[in-house]
Amino acid sequence: KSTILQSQYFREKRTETSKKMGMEAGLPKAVVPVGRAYVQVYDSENTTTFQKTLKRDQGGNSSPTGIESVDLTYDYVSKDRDFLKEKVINRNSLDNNGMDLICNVHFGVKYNNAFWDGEQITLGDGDGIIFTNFSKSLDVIAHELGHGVVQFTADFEYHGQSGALNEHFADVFGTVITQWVENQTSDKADWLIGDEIMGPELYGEALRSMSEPGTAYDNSILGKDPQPAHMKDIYTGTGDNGGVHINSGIMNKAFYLTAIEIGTDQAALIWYNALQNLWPTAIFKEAVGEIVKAARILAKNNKVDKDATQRVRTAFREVGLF
Ligand code: ASN
Ligand code: ZN
Repeated sequence: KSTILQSQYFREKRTETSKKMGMEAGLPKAVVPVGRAYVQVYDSENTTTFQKTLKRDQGGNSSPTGIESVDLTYDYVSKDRDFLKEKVINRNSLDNNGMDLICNVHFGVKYNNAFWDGEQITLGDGDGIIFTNFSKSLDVIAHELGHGVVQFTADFEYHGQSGALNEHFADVFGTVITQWVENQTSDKADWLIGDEIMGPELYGEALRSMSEPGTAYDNSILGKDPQPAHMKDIYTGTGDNGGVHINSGIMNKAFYLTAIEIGTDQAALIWYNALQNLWPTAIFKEAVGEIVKAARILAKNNKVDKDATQRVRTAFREVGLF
């Protein structure tokens, strides 16, 4: 049932990109000059061509186009870039080196997905039955851009527990940026990913719930939300690359539990510091170790509350990870 989240284009483009960047051969990534962190939105015009027609370009024609998908995506990606740069984590675009933020909208025909492929984000229109236009969802866009940040930091391998960490951190960026843009505190936020794109046939409130993993939907099209919220229920099958979109629920719940105690900004700062110290094959326990360590250092330097370390430990204990 998770086939909806798996995309042929995503897999092909990702392989192509990693080959191009020499990632598969284990070559060092090229050093690029500091960029402008400009947003560029291309229209695939319902083909599967990437960077087909440039519709809105911060370095050139930057005015609104009147095309809803283009303008929404431009606004959301700009806000994402501003958050990374100005709030909490002070990061200069996805690579911390000012790379431009390239987006493709109206990808394919009734394409039911959105993805980061190693160098850009791509959004479908949805089929209007299961999903509506992916450009309408800030948390989905921030999730996809979050995969970009992950790639330039821990670069988690996209399978098993490391893959679930990749998905987890992407969801953290999704919710944190949405909460900032919508001016919500952790107790007021909905903690949902993809609530804006659920089609009329899809009974359920979102793709994922970070506060109550496993409860986002239950219907005849997608089945029941498969996310566990505790290690005792961890998925060990081979579907979904070994449960990358499934087991992320466990880590998501721990982030939520931390954020409702110390606030989303402090939780985000801790997680982001840990992300920079993590590595491609890391598993949950190792991520927990780095997150607890980051909390301790930040608390010592008065960047987060004194009791933050304890709060983090308690959160991980509640999901069976500490
Ligand atoms: N929308 C999905 C994601 O960002 C695409 C995929 O299958 N990886 O996780
Ligand atoms: Zn993802």
